[in-house]
Amino acid sequence: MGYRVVVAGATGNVGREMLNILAEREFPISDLAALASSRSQGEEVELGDTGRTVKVQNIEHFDPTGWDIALFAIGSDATRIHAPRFAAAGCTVIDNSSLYRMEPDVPLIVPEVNPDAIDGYKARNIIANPNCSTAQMVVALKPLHDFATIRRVVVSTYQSVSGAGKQGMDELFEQSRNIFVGDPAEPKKFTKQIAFNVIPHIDSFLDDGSTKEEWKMVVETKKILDPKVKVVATCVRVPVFVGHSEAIHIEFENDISAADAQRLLREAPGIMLVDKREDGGYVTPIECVGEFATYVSRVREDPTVENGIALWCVSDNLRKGAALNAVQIAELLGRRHLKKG
Ligand code: 11C
Repeated sequence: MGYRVVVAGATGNVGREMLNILAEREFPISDLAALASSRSQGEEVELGDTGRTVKVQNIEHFDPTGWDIALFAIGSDATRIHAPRFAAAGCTVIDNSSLYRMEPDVPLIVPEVNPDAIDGYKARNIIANPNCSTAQMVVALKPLHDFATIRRVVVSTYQSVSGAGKQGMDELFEQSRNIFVGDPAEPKKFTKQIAFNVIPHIDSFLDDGSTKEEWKMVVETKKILDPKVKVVATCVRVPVFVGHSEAIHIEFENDISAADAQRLLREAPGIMLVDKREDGGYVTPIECVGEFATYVSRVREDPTVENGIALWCVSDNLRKGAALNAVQIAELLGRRHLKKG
């Protein structure tokens, strides 16, 4: 007994990880459909390394009637066309784009943080998956907020190029090679050279001088964790292929020591605390690739504010930041609302 599951965007970075993670977590699947645009129609994709392959179908011609859950990783424009069609046909959409995240009647879920909010999904039959930089941060903030009540968060991100899709990864690879052999390294996807550089600009600029990526971290954290939490973010692209890192500075209403924070994080779901305070006793993005956990290191008190904690947080942006969180939402949906067998 299992679910009839659709993966839309099955040939992209996130869609492929969705297929891997469905297999790794042994999500009960009776039927699997892999969808993409007409360009990828007919390609074969595999469900992890199970040997179970399916041919990619064109999403334009796919009838979702009778399918239970669709994991969408197709970007906002295609989602706008197809998500309402799937939802109306009775297939619950778990959407990785930013399109529905801030709609009041669409739950925005990180299962370790706000699982109960999923009960509101029936209004639209759509559930939103947060931005990758928000997802890992709120998993780390949740146990600390429950203990000492967060007042304000100042976060600087170090985001890998895979957040910008395969084109972003190709650009880092090609520029690095070109620089090595003395060829020009022209930016294409990114606004400046990304190889051997960092770029303080992700997504479009807003009127107040912040970027949309930074705005997402503010509003999504409020929706998922607590509307009273204030957040200011600086989001930066770095020449790393996979794995987003964040330096997070947190001010609390109540007393909290570094030892309290370490103990809470050690016990928190979804978190792996690696904090040895010695050479190499912390996690870097390379080590988080392919992992489920959100890693926290460098936990310490911030002596410049009352009740302040600073920490370092790293996670695989294609997993907890996208595909893993979507599959966890599907698991939660199955446990609470779409029981089989
Ligand atoms: C990046 N965080 O690293 C972005 C990618 O709203 O889902 C994901 C954008 C989003 O570029």
